Amino acid sequence: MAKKNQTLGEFIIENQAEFQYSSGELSRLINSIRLAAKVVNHEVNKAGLVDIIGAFGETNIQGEDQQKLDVYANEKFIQTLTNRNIVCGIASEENDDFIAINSLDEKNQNKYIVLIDPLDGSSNIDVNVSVGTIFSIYRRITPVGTPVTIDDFLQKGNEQVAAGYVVYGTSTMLVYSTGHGVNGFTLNPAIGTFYLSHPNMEFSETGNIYSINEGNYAHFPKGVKNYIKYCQQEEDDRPYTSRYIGSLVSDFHRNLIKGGIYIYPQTSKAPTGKLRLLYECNPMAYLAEQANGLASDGFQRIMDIKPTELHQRVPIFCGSRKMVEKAKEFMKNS
Ligand code: AHM
Ligand code: MG
Repeated sequence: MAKKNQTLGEFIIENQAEFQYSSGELSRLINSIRLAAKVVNHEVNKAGLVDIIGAFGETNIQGEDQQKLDVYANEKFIQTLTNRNIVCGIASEENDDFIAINSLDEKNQNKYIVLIDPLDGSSNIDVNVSVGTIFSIYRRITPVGTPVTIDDFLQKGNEQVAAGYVVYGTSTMLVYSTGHGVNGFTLNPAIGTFYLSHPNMEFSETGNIYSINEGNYAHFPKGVKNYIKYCQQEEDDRPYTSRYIGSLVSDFHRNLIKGGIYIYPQTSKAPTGKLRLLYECNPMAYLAEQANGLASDGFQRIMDIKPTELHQRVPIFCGSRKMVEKAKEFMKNS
């Protein structure tokens, strides 16, 4: 039972029995994410003060400039999860390949793997716009005690056991689900404690916000163009409001609270979209469904897609149930 003002630590302990496998391992894992989030939050908040912003001079596998804070956040999450001997494998947007963790014991008995986008929307940092961390957790499918393989990471989203994000915004929040609804915790920076501030978060059935980078309009498929026209028509509860931060976590978070749809479709320039299936779309899809919303690639459920590559991209239509269904209708009929 979610109680307002409970600390995240208390909440994790109290709800441990709800986990499908309640050995305490998943609780320890969420606890480590909480710790890493606080460390990264501290650094992100200082970004405007110290000379830490700017390209690091390296390019990641996606061909994008890495910012210093991307590198920092990546290191902190990996270090925290590795040092605490909690997972058997990690994959990150910032690393070409997955990392197999050897435990301090001879054989790694840990069962969980984590996929993360350590600092999503990092191109927004130098203009003081919110960024986030996204995480997705699975149980390994290869035998415990052996090194993890790519198959452990290429599981369908519907196999996730937990997922969540941290939004480093006007306040810092950790929002996550272990399959029993979605709860949001706000950090009190004075004492470094997350408090349950948003119990049982849910998308409203429909909303009035659509979030899409309309600058790409010319490159959108017909179905998306038609859906945008529909959003802008004066009829019933329309026109809807257009809101696009360009930071997935923040756009999703706003729509979750206010009701809306987020779309990053395929374009003629990026035929499979921009966002990555494993550590951006799947965790958001898991949260959306846990929050009574939907997530689709325009035709099928995101979490039913069988991944073939670690850094695979997919189109995403995600948010309030009726809005996603309507957008799918336009995709189908175009
Ligand atoms: P990143 O992982 O390189 O930061 O890119 C992901 C971000 C999302 O947060 C955001 O929704 C999207 O890219 C914005 O892309 P665009 O600038 O093309 O609209
Ligand atoms: Mg990202």
